[in-house]
Amino acid sequence: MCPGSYDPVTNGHLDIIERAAGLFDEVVVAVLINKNKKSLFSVDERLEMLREVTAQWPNVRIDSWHGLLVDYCKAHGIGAIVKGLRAVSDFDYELQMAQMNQRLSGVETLFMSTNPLYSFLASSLVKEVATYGGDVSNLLPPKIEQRLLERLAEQQ
Ligand code: COD
Repeated sequence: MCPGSYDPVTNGHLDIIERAAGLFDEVVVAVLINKNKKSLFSVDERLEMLREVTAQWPNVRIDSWHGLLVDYCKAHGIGAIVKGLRAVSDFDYELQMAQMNQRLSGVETLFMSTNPLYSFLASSLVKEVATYGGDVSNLLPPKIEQRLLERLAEQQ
């Protein structure tokens, strides 16, 4: 399970998904709700974008869930959550969630170190840079960049 907000999916996410797909027989990429974040794209839009950019990996399945991550994992017999770790700043929050998820359900979390090319990359930062006209072309797949620029233009 590679869970996230994916609002929208970035090259940093895709790097983790591709590496997870090389390690596991099947990987579920699930769009979940992070209560601390305000979203730019609807869940359906995020699913559509994820399907488009992961189509080349046959063992990757895309889904969404509105409840607890561990309830989805239990219902689908998933034993491992894979998370990307960028920096120490990610660690505190990710460790807390991993321990809570383990306590709630026994599902383990495995941390994968970020590709140094993407260690600074976060959807929130990409959205901020794009809002002010900065170049985000190397940070997202071209189709996702196009959707992002269109959405930001609609909002102005
Ligand atoms: N390099 C490597 N990894 C990256 C990068 C990068 N550049 N960018 C993002 N990632 C990783 C993140 O570390 C994360 O593991 C994953 O990709 C998704 O990132 P985001 O930002 O899209 O998603 P988050 O962090 O908002 O996702 C949080 C969840 C939605 C997974 C969490 O809130 C959740 O589980 N919600 C469901 C409700 C629940 O169960 N709550 C209780 C939790 S204990």
